[in-house]
Amino acid sequence: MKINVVTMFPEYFAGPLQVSIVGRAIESGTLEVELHDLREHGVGRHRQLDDAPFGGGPGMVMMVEPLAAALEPLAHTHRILFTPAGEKMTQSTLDIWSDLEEITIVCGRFEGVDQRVVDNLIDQEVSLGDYVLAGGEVAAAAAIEGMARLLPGVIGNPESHQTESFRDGLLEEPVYTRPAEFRGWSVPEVLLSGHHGRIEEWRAEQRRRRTEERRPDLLGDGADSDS
Ligand code: JCQ
Repeated sequence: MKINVVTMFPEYFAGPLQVSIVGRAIESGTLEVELHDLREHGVGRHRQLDDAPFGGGPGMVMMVEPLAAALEPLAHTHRILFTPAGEKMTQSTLDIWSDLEEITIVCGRFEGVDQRVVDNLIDQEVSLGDYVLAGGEVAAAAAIEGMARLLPGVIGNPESHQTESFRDGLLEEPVYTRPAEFRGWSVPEVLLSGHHGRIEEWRAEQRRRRTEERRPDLLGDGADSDS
């Protein structure tokens, strides 16, 4: 798949696009990421990207002209804006996006984006969570990584997708590896028992308890759950 990223800070992505799963997905040609520098479409001699809000108030607003210029050639793609005011990005959001041929992620900044951009050039407003970042770049990097690992052939073991967080809509159980004892901190006896029935029973119980305690919202009618 191809992911376009529209950003004031393309240099932010140098690290995230090189490393680990995303780095390998790009290396192998499974994933293509094209960075679009918004500054190239800045207005006037100062290549301005933001301006004061009509009606007054604090902060600055991302201007319509640069975003329109950047997004018009990308009208054939699914265009996403990261903003704290969006719907929350979940595993099912990433599942859907990772099946698309080409998407575009716009990294918002300042107090927001001129609403005419949103109304006419954006298909979906999405949030990483209920907190405010300085810009959408961190959210874009998270989305890229979340999609990359779902692309065919990117993760060696195709079963490992399912065998992890959000299987059955529950949190994962705790895991351990050698040594069986370290500084007196021991591994739960049942995991060393070789008794596969009891081990799976223990794991199921741990998933249930963890979810109840940390994420009771995942246990309800599914209305608020993420997978
Ligand atoms: C994304 N959760 C938080 C900050 C305004 C489009 O307008 C704005 C975008 C940002 C950057 O994104 C976030 C964010 N998900 O802060 C302010």
